[in-house]
Amino acid sequence: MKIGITCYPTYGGSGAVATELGLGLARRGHEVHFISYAQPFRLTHFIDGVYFHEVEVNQYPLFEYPPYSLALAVTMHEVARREELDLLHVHYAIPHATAGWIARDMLRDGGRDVKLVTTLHGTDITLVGQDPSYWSITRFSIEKSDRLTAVSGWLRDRTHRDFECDRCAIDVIPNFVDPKIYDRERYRGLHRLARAGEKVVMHISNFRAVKRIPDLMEVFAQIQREISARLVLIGDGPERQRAEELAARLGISERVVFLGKFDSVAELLASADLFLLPSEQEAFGLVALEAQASGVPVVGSSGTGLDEVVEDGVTGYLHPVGSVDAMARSAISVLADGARWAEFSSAARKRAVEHFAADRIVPRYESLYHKVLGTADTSGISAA
Ligand code: GMT
Repeated sequence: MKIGITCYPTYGGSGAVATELGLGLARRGHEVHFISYAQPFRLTHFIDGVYFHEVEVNQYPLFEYPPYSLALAVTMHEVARREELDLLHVHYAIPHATAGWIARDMLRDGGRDVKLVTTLHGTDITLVGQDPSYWSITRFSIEKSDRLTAVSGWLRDRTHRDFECDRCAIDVIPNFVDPKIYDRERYRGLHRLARAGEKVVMHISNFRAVKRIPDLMEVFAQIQREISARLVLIGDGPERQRAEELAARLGISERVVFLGKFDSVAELLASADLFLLPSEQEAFGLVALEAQASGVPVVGSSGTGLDEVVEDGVTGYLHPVGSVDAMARSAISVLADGARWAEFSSAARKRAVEHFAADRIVPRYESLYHKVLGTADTSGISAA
């Protein structure tokens, strides 16, 4: 198959998943064309069968807001026509599903039937998509897709509810991880992020309000009163400065380390003892899965997509959004008991490998492509 993939190329789970999917598909013999405004951050070197097409946006002085979505649609159309793509797979609905719909209809107008698959990732539905300036076009574009997938059942249900979209058939295909890359043993002893005897509590995100950074700091403040620990923060974003101010106000600045952004976090996760993700909402929580694959128990918010990733009481603990005291108590109970931590750590790894390994999930997309194209399924699994 020849597949065009469009995603956000910068740091973020949707871009990471889209890129790993493209690489996985290429390894399975497909030709993959990434189409975006920059090279996806996980596409670091040349790989056979993988191509990147940059969207050029004209900066004409009349444009206070250069129309990226149109330029993207034009590039998708052009690449699909020239490279004879079978299918366009866009990740994150806004504006990719809309650009994909335009490109597909332009192609159809020219006599080529290319299919459009849209994967919903999270705030494209729950936050940005709910903004009145985007709601109707998002609903229209997802309805126009030939096939929709969501990264969790939680997100599928939110899409049905928030877009009053009963006609939308959505396949749930969870995010995935490569257990060979996210492997504690592989990086053992490589980094020491804390002093001897200190536990490493880690958080990785884009530091937006939805991550509830104040809750994170409060949970850690309670942990470090009971246990010698260090909070390692990875990533950057609008709430980072607030995090620093909160650390100072809570008197824990000396126990908090900001490492900034990294392309790959596998070797850092391997040094963590606990991962905290107290988000307001989380469609899936890819980073929680990466933590679990690395043998790191997770404490986070229930009533979100994390319910499908973390097995409560087995691979970590989940509590309702904002339950700072309960999250802290759970974190302390795992960190303080070596035998319990070891059980959680191996259960976390086992869950990631058994349910979310790339080898299991990538063929589900492949099977879905065959379904939408009406071609013989060579994925080796029953259709998603
Ligand atoms: O929706 C976002 O906030 C951005 C997006 C991203 O690009 O990182 O995150 C979403 O997609 C990830 C990959 O599928 C999920 O793991 C995240 O849970 C999801 N974020 C939210 O729902 C807040």
